[in-house]
Amino acid sequence: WTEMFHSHKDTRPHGPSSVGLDVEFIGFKHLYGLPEHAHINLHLLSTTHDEPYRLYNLDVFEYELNNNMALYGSVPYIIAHSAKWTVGVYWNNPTETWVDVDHKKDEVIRMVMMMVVMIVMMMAHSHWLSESGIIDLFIMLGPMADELFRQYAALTGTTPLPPLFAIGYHQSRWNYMDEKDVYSVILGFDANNIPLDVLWLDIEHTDDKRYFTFDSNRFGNPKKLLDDVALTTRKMVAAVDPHFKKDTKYKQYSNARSSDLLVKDRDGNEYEGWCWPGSSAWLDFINPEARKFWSNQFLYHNYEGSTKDLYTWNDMNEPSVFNGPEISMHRDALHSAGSIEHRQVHNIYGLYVQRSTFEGHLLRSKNRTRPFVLSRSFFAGSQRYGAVWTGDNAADWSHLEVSTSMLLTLNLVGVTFSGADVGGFFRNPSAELLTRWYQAATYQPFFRAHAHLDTKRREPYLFDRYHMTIMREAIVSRYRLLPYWYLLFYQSETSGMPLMRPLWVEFPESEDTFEIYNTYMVGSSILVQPIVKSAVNVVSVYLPGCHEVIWYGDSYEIFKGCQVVDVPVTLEKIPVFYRGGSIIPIRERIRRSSSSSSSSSSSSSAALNDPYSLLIYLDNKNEADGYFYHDDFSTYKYRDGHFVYRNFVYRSNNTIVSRSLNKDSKFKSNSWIERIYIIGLGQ
Ligand code: NBV
Repeated sequence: WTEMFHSHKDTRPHGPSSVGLDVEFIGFKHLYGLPEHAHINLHLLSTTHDEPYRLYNLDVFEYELNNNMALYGSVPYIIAHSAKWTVGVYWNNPTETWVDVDHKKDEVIRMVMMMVVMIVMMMAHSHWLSESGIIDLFIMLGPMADELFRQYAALTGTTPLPPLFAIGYHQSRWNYMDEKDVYSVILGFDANNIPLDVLWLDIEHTDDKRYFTFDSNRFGNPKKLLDDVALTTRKMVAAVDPHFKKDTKYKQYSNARSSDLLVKDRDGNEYEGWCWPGSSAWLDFINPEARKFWSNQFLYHNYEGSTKDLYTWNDMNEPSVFNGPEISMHRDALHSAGSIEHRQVHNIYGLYVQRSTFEGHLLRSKNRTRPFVLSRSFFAGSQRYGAVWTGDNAADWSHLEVSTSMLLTLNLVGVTFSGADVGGFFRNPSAELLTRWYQAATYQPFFRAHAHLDTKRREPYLFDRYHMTIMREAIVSRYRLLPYWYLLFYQSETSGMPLMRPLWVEFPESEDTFEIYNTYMVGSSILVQPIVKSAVNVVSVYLPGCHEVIWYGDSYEIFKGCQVVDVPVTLEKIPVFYRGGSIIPIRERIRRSSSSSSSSSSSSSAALNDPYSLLIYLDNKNEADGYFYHDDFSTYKYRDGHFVYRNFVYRSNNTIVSRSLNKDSKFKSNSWIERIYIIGLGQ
């Protein structure tokens, strides 16, 4: 049964196999889901004249847009939505999967039906095919979108509330080259009053790509560096990839090897491939013992130089193998003492890397503090272990545009904590493109600028005053809205609701929203339309809500829902609208980070005790409703009642009622609500 793929051999010792199934969505025209693909459209297009959507986690160099090719992660889940129902089908299979989607068939069936019983019936068709495994299908019946999110969350889990710093602004590049570089970037942010929570170290910080180590020339005193950065109220994140340099003096490799925890090749020898460190071996994350081993590496005595302020980034975990088939692992490589072939688990390998890193961080803090782990590869359920990003995009307007639909799709399938490299990874963005990217990413859940080794430096303070000021304003507006984002994350942990929502999630009956991909909601209150083209002076924005919904612009001007409005645009801002009837918690003291507490720079008191403000946007009946959440920002005590969760209601007789949704709150805080803005009185 041996098969050749270019020069690579797949011995297929168990012979060819596949499982498949057709699923018809009767009465539906619009399907969504099946990440990861870089499509500008949000709804799935018919594949009749195209390749099926491919789900096979791969490290793809310079990926193409509007192509059904496989990318870094996969979630075999389709959501179907109509004005009456939202349903979902989850195909629980981590092997290579192809999905055909067909809308054409509708026509035929509709015609037949019309002839026979005169019923017009729409139908979307999906055809699932996987290389191996069993048919294990879950059907979520909704019928409303929020119920569907809850059902899928019950099956695959939700993102636990991240520590607050993780939803602030992250500055990364490949690479901040040495300690001096790190200090100077932090200084650059502080000197220009640009808020920043996290500074990232890519793979060059290691001793020749031996992860869990630091290069002694460039990073000779990592503890001091981390402590100094922590004094500025910032955290750091370092890359830890899942391959080991084959060097018997490298303890992570030699210990994994002597404990027999490495992936094997088809002959039962250690699997060997080429990656950043040169000749490498891969930890067998499918084996629970190997996962435990990996988690243990995050303990301080194993990860020398690391401190509680260092968090982790798992890259290359598809897994990426430079000299393997399609730059990945051979399908007949062996896991779990030879009992499992790689083909059987390929798409879930990356999830296990992120999971054991997450568990390693829990181990390190004795389950006290919330971990933060970013992963490139993902599968259904990855949301339980942290954030993902959309990999190596490019500094191109089309890549800025595609980030909206890619992230909306991830949010629909539960992978809510997601983002795209701000500015684009490859190539150099113009000041205008970078500015527009900051403005868009302010309204995306994971907000990190990142860039390739060969690109020009592009920290916001390096730009002329005009552009820098606008980029800073974009970051500042993220910090103003952090209480709202934090609330959404909290609510999402229990409800499974996406943070970034296609308009149809909020306006399910409004058919004119079903194909909109460039405008979306953050939670249920804020509507955003990023500007994704150069030199734009005016854009058309569709404001949904045909049943008396009203919207407020940035300068409090009021618009009726259910219409397209032409919005004049300058570089300063992107169109953002607030839904009448919302109450939005914000923070007006903008400090240098989300947890700033020292008195230097722009900060003057502990952020934990900083006051909040409420923005009340009245609806056309003079009413509004909203929530507020507050806790210690970093530990798990909120799971034990240490939090404040309140509902605020503004009534038409101009009274505000606030009630606790957590009656036995044990949380003590000196924070308070300092200001309430009522917008739309007497409209
Ligand atoms: O570690 C280097 C890069 C990283 O910066 C990027 O974000 C990852 O997606 N990594 C890929 C490997 C090299 C890419 C050319």
